[in-house]
Amino acid sequence: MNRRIAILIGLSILVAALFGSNLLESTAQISIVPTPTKTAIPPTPTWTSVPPTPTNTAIPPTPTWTSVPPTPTNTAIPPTPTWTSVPPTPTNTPVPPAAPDLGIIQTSLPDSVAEAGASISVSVPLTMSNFADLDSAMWSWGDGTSDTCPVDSALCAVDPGDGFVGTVSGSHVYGQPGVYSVQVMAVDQFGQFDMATYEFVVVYDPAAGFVSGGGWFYSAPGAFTGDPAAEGNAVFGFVSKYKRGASRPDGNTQFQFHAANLDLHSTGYDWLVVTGSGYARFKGSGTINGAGDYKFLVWAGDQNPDTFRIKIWWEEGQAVEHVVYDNGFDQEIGGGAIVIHTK
Ligand SMILES: [Ca+2]
Repeated sequence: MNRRIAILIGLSILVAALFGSNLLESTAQISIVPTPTKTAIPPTPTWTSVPPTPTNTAIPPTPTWTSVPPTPTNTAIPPTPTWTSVPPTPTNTPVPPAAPDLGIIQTSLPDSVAEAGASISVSVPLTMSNFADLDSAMWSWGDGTSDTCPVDSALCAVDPGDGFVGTVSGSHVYGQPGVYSVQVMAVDQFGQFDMATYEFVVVYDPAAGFVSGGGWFYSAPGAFTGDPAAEGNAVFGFVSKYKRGASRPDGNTQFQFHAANLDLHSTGYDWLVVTGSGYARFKGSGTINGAGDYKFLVWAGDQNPDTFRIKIWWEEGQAVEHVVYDNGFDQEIGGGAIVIHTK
């Protein structure tokens, strides 16, 4: 028995003695059951798990701009251009005056026809500006030769005339029969020029022979201007020959194109040119279906094969041609023959 129990027992005996045995009995029970202790009550939790206030040690450091390029220096800037290439203010260089102006070429030839070996002369009016001088003038004769002014010669001469209008004249001898285009050109001191052309000078040789032909050819659509669709065979017959002492050839030409109701009869010839031994050209006038005044030109080839071309037109004034018929080229004939008669 420990001290505490002994005290209790002593107290109980004292109480019992004062208040009876019942109290003693209850006092005896209390002393048997130990007073429970409250040691099992769980402690009030404390919030020791609160996370600590973070420190800012993870913040990245402020970058330093050590790689910033250095401030450029202006040594690479191109220099300010200077306007040294500005064109100079134009001076009043005189504008060239009007170019030379040539008129219409005139010839000494009746009907533009000359006998081979004869001298022909030509002239053309020339208008010059008051402010320009003629540098040169030149005749091109069409046979591969030319003559240039200024030359104190009948071959090429310039007459200044009165005022600004003068004349360029020239002369030439054609040695061979042919049909030639004559051209003249005038150039002033500034290189300005003008040209004029004369078509054609016809040079014939009465002794060169004559031409005859007869036959037919196929006339294609387009040859007859009055009805371009007309086509079919066309027939021809002709003779052209210089008689002794005559300046114009003699003969006759007929041409018929039935699809166009075209019937040409010659009334006269202007000229005949026989070149070499195989080619002749002659020009004449005639009527169509018995009326009118038409011109015609025939190209006749005595070759292999023979060829024939005829062009028919009428003239309005001196400058305008109205073509009636033209088969257009040296066309092989379909039948017949063309003969150049040479001595
Ligand atoms: Ca022949």
